[in-house]
Amino acid sequence: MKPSESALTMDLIPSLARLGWSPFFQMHLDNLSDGRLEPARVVGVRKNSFSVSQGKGSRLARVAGRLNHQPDGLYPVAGDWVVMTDHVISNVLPRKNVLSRGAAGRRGKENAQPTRAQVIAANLDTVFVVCGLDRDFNLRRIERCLTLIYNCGLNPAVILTKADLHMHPEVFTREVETIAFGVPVHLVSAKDGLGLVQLEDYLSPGKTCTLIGSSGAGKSTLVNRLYGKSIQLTGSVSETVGKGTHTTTSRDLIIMPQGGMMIDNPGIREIAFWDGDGGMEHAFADIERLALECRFSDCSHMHEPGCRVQQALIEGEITKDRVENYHKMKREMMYLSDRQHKTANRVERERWKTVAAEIKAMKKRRGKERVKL
Ligand SMILES: Nc1nc2c(ncn2[C@@H]2O[C@H](COP(=O)(O)OP(=O)(O)OP(=O)(O)O)[C@@H](O)[C@H]2O)c(=O)[nH]1
Ligand SMILES: [Mg+2]
Ligand SMILES: [Zn+2]
Repeated sequence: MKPSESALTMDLIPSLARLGWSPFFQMHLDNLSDGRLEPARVVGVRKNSFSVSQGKGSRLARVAGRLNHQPDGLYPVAGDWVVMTDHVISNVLPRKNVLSRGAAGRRGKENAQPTRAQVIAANLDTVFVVCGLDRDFNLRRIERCLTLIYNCGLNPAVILTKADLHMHPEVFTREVETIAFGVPVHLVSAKDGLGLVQLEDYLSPGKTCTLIGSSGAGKSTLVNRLYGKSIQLTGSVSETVGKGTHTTTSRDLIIMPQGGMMIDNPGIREIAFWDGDGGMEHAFADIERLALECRFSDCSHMHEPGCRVQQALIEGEITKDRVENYHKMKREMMYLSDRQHKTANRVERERWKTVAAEIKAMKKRRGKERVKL
């Protein structure tokens, strides 16, 4: 390590560490830089600008034009560690993990198949699924969110908020626990402060959490309550349809007084998957375990004799809605996985076509050279 490099980084390290800087990122920075470049974390993502921080305040930054032309996913998102050259983000450091989902290419097309991955946030320790105990409460949506989080290889926790609306909100906790094995379920109320202390455990210095859920679920209200003052705008839920109207429109990484960080997100309307591989075995561990006892190893759990899943359904061990949701997601995953394989094959074919063309051109050149001799 050059002296200039160590002096610079040593000075910054304590405040960077509070933002989650670790040897993993340091190694990647060292690979890229000669010691003059500084890292910063993306703390705000707006339409045309970013804010970045090194632990003390934040500053505006723009992205080097080159990054616009990178393949999908390498454009900075909230939580990314980036390399700065003055006020320009010149590189995104490799991510430890990302929360991403499938996004449809054309807007407003309901049920359109995802055509690209949308990276929501990067370098996360916990992803909270926030569900309001009003009309927002929906076990199937929680199942879907958990599958998405596992699919991204991340750690989930469920927050059931607006507990103040019920006399016995614990019944919801028990209901969620039947579909979320080993996932912590926290019952909270931003109104009267119930259960907030438990959430502070996730917010130790250097830790990053993010909140996902529908619009109006109560994500920003929770952030404000944990922060101790209103830093995020909050909205109202329509009485008639029981839905929020996208109060939060940008993604901000908030450095919390507890020491950790929280990324508040706009409400998610559709939870589409992008990766066709993994997640179901954790989110539906009960069904996958039962499936091992089916008579046929390739049982579709629809109508085969000796199907243990169907038996569990009849005996009331699992609910019809859960099994239907399982089948629906399984179909989506298979479609994605199939498409990924096709894309991989096509890429491979294209590569060989290029190689073959290069060989042909080389032979032609050699032929011409020989004629000249
Ligand atoms: N009774 C009650 N209402 C709450 C609670 N938390 C949030 N709300 C209300 O729920 C509504 C929506 O809250 P927000 O925090 O803006 O919801 P959000 O999830 O951030 O919504 P988007 O930003 O649109 O995604 C507001 O009217 C809040 O006052 C709670 O604990 N109890
Ligand atoms: Mg919000
Ligand atoms: Zn079966």
